[in-house]
Amino acid sequence: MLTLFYAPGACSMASHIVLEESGEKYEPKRMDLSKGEQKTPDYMKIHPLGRVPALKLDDGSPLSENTAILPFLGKRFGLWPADPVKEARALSVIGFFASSVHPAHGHIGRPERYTEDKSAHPGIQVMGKKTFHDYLKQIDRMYAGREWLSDKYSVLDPYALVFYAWALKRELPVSELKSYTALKDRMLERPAVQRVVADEGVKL
Ligand SMILES: N[C@@H](CCC(=O)N[C@@H](CS)C(=O)NCC(=O)O)C(=O)O
Repeated sequence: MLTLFYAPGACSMASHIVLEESGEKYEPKRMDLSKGEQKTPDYMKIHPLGRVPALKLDDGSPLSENTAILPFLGKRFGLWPADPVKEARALSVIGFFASSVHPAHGHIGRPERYTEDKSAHPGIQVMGKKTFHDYLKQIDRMYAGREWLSDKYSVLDPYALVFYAWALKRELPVSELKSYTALKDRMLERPAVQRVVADEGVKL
């Protein structure tokens, strides 16, 4: 059985939704990031950077990073394109999300990661918010005229939902992004998404 280590409202919500929708029995392990539960020696053996998500596979071995976990779950549950070109495009989106969109948001919430000079934090946060907003507009364009980012619903869509929720938390005018907002509404029609959003206390 798979075990998912997740935290409310974190990027782990994507894997949480995928597992909840899969119908497969899994063990959800809720972490409290504010208490530093992700930095305990035991958890650091599962995720060496002390972050979520992490997955314990059927054999008990750990897997970290959204870029690995989401394709793994997608292939297991039929939420990943089989065609090589479509798969490459899906990896391209996951790479964009994990290496550009997520770190831009990190500049808002964790400026201390980028400089020890506290006087520089506000500038980093302002630029992070602007860059994050620009990326959200790009995601909106990616959804224009289509229901899902791949040719059908896939792990990419719950991952996109994470950033929509973060945008609301940061009070960015994301409802102006019509295609992205329509995706959020489509996601919220899914019972598994409703269960995860309620469990994690996410506002959407
Ligand atoms: N590159 C990682 C990033 C994971 C990450 O930054 N997770 C955040 C939550 S969204 C976290 O665990 N933060 C807690 C911390 O840094 O202490 C991935 O995509 O899986």
